[in-house]
Amino acid sequence: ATVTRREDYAPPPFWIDSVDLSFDLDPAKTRVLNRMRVRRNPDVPAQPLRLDGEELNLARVLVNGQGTSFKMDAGQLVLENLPAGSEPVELEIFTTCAPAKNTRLMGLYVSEGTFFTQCEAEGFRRITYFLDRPDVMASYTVTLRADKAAYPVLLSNGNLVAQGELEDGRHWAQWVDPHKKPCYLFALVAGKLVAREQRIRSRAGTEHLLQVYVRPGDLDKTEHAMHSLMAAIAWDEARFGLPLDLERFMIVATSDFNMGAMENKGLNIFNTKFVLANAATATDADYANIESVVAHEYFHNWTGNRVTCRDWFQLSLKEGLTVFRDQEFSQDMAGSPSARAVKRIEDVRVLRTAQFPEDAGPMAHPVRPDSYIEINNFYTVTIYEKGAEVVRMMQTLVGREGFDAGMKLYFARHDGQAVTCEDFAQAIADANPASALARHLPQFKRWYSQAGTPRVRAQGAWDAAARSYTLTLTQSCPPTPGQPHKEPFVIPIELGLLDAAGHALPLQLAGEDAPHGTTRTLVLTEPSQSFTFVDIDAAPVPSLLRGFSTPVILEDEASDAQLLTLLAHDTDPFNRWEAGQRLVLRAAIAAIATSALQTSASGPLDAQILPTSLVQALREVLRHPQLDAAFKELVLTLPAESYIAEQLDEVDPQRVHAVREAMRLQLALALQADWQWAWEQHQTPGAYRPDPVCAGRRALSNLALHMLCLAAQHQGDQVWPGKAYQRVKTATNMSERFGALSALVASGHELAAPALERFHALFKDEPLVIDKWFALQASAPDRGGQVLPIVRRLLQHPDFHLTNPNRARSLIFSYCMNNPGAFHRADAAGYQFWSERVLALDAINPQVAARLARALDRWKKLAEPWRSAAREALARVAAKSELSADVREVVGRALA
Ligand code: B3K
Ligand code: ZN
Repeated sequence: ATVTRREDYAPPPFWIDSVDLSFDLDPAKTRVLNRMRVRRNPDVPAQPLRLDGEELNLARVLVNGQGTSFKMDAGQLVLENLPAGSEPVELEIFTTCAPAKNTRLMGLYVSEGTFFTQCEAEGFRRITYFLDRPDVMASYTVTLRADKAAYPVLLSNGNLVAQGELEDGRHWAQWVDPHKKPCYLFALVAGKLVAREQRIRSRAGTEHLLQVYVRPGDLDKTEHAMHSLMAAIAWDEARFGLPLDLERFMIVATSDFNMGAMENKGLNIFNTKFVLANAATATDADYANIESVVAHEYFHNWTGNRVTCRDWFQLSLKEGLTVFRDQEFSQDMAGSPSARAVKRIEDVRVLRTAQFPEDAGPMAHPVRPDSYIEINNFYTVTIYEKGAEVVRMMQTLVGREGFDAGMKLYFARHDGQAVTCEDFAQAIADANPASALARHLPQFKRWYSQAGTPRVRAQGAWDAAARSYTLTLTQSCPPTPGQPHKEPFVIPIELGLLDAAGHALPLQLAGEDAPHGTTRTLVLTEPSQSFTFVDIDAAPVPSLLRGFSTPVILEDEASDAQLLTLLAHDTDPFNRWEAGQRLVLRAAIAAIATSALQTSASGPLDAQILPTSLVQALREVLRHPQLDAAFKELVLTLPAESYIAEQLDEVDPQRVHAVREAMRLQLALALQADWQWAWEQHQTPGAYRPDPVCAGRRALSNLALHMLCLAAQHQGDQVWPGKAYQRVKTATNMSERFGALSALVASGHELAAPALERFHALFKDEPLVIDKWFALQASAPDRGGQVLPIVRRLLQHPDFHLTNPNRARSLIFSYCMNNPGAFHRADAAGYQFWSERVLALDAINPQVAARLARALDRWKKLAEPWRSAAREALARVAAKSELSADVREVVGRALA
C-alpha cells in the first residue's frame, strides 16, 4: 500500500480551467465524454500529465481533436507528449463505467433505481480521468441524457440552462455551475424524485429557490429539513454575513449512502436518515440531528466550497470549522442559556467517548495528519470534533467579535482558493493582533500538529494569612504513534471559585486593582504555571475548565464534598453536570477494582455502589424546581461503559458492564418514587413539537419509564411494563413509542418480544424505523449471552441487507461498537462475528468495512482472555490477502 505524506505536497503540474462533461446514463454501462481545457502550471517544471482513474473503461483520448499516444501507469492515464508552452490544450476523454455494479458507493452508483454520485475524497476518478485533487478548481458544464420514464429528474451542480427531448423516449438537461470548484464537489442525480420547494429572499434582496428532493411517498417527511435549511441560511447571513451565492440550492436524499451527507456545490446529497422526519417516524434526536446536518452541509458552501482545502491533510480546515459553525448554530437555535448548555454537554460527551479513545489508540493522528494510506480512514472524530474544539479555542482567545473579524479577513484573503489550516489560524490571529492567540500563534498551532489528549493537573493552595488562593496548572501529553515527545500546548482554562456554601467569588489576580467578574479564562502556555487569586477568605471550591474550554483531561484533587457542592450550586451548567459524572465515575471505578460482580441471566445485581450522599444529590437534581428536564436527564444518565473503560488501565469489559448495570438498578430502586413523579410531571400531551423544551421533557420521562420498568422487573411487578407496552401500541410520536419500546427491551421484560413484533409490523415500510428496530435489539443489555444469537438470527431476517450501509450499521455496528457488554464475550464469539463481518463487508464496501474494523482499536487495554482473543481476531483479518487498503490500514495500525 502506498503512503501519502503531507511533506510531499507539490502544486499541480497542470491546471484544468474548464470541464464539459456529458453523460449517457445507463445502469449497466454509462458513457462519459469529458472535454477539458488544460494548461501547464508555469510555476512548476514541465512534466507529463498524469490523470487519476479507477475502474474505468477507456475508449478514446484526443488532444486538440487529434488522436494521441498515451500510457497507463498504476491506474493513471499518462500523456507525455502534450505541446510545450502555456497555451491551453483541449483534451477529450471518452470512458464508460458500470454504476449498477458499484457497491462501494463511491463515484457514480445506483440506489433504488436512481443515479447518485459521491466524489469526496477521491471518487471523481471513478467517473472520468482527472486531476483528482482539491487544489485543481475548474468551471463545470454538465449534460445529462437518460430514459425519460425511468429518470424524469436530471440534476447537477449550479443552474439548469437548457433541456429537451431525444428520440427513443430519452431526454436531456444541461447544467452550468457559475462557481469554480474542485472535482470532489461535483454531483449528479437522475431518477424518479419529487421535491418540496420554497422560494426565499435574502437580506440583500436576492431570490433563491430551495428544493428538497425525495422519493415519491416521502414528501410528507421533508418539512423539517426545509425549515432547517432556511434557518441555516438566515443564521449564516446574520452571524457571519455569509449569503447564499446560488440561485438554486438543492438537497437530495438517498437511502444508500456511506456517511451522513455531502456538500456538493448547490446539490447536497444526503443520507435519508438526515432528511426524512415526521412525528410518527422520527425521534427528537433525529429532528435535532437533521437540523444540525442540514446546517453543516449548508455552511460548507462557504467553509469548504468557496474556500477549500489545498490537500486532504488540511481536511480539518473545512470540517473542524464547519462542525464548530454547526454547533454554534444549534446552540443559537436552542435558545435559552440552559438549552445551549445541554447542547454543549452533548457535544462534549461525543468528544470524550469517541475522540479521546481515538487519540489514545492506534489510529491517533493530529488534527492535521502527516500521512495516510487511505484518506477515507481520516474522516474521523479527531478531524471533525477535535478540529471544532481547536476553532472554539481560537474564539475563546480572541473573543466572539474578534473571531467574526477573523472570519471576515479569512474570506477577504482566501475566497476562491485552496488553502491550509495555517492560513486559517493566521487570518484569525492577524485580525486580532493584541490577542493571546496572536501572541502565542506558533505554539497554538501545535494543536494541529501534535496528536494525543493533553492532561492538565490542577493543585490549589489557600493561604489563610495572605487570604490568597494559588492554583498551579501543569500540563503533559502522552506519546502517540510516531510522536514520542510533545511540546506544551496553549490551554485556555475558564474557571470560577465558589465558597463552601456554593456562592461565586469575585476573581482578582495578584497585581490587579479590582476583581474581574466571577468567571474568567486563564491561558496556560508553560509546562507549569501558578495563578494567585487575592481576597479569598476561606478555602474555595474551584470550578475548572468551565464549558469544557479546552479538549483536555483535567486531573484535580476535588474531594467528594467539593464535587457535591459543584453538583448542587455551580452556575456553570457544564461543570455542574461534570461534577455528577465524576462522582458516579469514582464510585464505579472503586467498585470495579474491588468487587467481582457479574451480571447473570436473571439481570443485574442489587448492590449499593453509589454512596447515599450521591443518590440524595441526584434526587435533588431530579426534583429541582428550576432546572430544565433536558439537563436533568443528562445528569441522571450514567457515563457510558466505553467511557468508564477509558478511565481504567486494564479493562475487564464484563465487570464494567456488571457495575454499570448494578448502578442503574440502584438508581432505579432508590429513586423509584422520584421516577414516578418525574414520569407523571413530564408528559407532553397535544400535538408533537420537536423543540428543546418538549424534547427535554420526553427525554426525562423516557428515562423515568426505563428506570420504572427496570425496578418493576426486579420486583416482579407488572404495572410499569404494562404501561410501557400500552404506550408502544398507542403512542402518537416516535420519541414516546421508541422510548417505551427501549424501556421494555432494556429491562428484559417478557413483553419486549410482542412489543418488538408489533413495532415491526407497524413500520415495515419505513426503512429508517426498521433500522431503529435492528439497532435496539443489537444494543440490548446482555444477560447470559443472549444478544449474539439474536444478532446472528437477525442477519438472516428478510429485511437485513448487508449492501445497505444504514442497515449494516444498525445491526452489525450497534452490536460490535455500541454494546461492549455483549460484544466482549469471554468465549471470543463476539470477535469471531466481528472478523467475519469485516471481511464480508470489505468485499462489498471497503469504506464501511474499515469503520467496523475500528471496533477493536482499544484491544491493548483489555484484560485476558479478551486481549489475546482480540489480537487473534485482528490477525485473522490481517492475514487475508485480498483485503482493501482501507481495512488493511486500520488493522495494520491496530497490530503495530
Ligand atoms: N464532506 C463530507 C464527508 C465526505 C466523506 C468522504 N469519505 C460530509 C461532511 O463532512 O459534511
Ligand atoms: Zn463536513
